[in-house]
Amino acid sequence: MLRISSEIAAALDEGRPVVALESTVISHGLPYPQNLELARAMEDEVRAAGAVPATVGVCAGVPTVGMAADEIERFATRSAQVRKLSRRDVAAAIAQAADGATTVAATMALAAAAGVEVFATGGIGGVHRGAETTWDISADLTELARTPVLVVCAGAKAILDLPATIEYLETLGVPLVGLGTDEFPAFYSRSSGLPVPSRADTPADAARIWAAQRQHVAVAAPGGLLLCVPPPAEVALDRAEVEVAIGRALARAASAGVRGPAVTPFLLAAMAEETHGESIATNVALLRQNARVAGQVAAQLRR
Ligand code: PSU
Ligand code: MN
Repeated sequence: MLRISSEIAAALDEGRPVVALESTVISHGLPYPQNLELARAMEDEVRAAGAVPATVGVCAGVPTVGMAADEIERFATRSAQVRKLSRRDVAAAIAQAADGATTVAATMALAAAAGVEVFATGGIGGVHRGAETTWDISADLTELARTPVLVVCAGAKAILDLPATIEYLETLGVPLVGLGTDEFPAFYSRSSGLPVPSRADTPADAARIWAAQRQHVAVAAPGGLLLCVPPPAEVALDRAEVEVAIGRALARAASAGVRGPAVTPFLLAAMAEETHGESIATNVALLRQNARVAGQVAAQLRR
């Protein structure tokens, strides 16, 4: 049983474009009140691009595609009572009637179940630095390998091991496409120095690659696609400065002994402190941009 809002159900029925949005970034990725403003702004960006937004989460045990305004507000203001749900955690949250914010992995799974194939996030999870000893590799990567959703992002979060994340995506057979770039963006910064295998110059180009993937490649076994958009130039941070802040944030996580699902929220909050809030402004701006691009891609797919 999946709850799909009537607006989204009608759009899907009529073949109009729909874009999924995640809720972990609301409850565990950004502080209040920026998280609530951002959640609303992303929905507005999707609409301005001509698509219908579908914020995904588990609300009091109900897996939901198209959260209501009061649910989004609850996830933003009472984040301590909202679980962070990766794919493995969704079933328990449903059975226990809990509130749960869905990560990229869990959002993809619920979006695909509803028939939504375009999704906007900030930076996906990936291979963590030091994964050779911790084995901390986000389930976002394996979900991209098996669930037919196009994910618009600014690359993987810069706190991760980006070269290893790209290698892992290749192993999983996930198409990696740069929008107007030949480089994998570094989340807070526009450039990582790491090439992407494919480039699209417009949302229409990206939609054509996705259509080809769905029709000819992801046939017997479905899978997703990662469309990477560099953060807006006006708010992008200098890569060398970001690296210094990441070094400090990682050291704080190590001395605090942070493990598992708590790692990413801890590092994002530490980055906000280390950059005196600049990382938040960048994160919000790239999330909004990605929502707009996802709306444009979804609209192109309907042509
Ligand atoms: N993008 C952002 N901020 C976030 C996330 C993405 O700009 O907080 C979230 C997504 O929900 C992503 C999760 O799936 O971080 C990764 O968590 P983990 O590394 O534990 O898989
Ligand atoms: Mn992890």
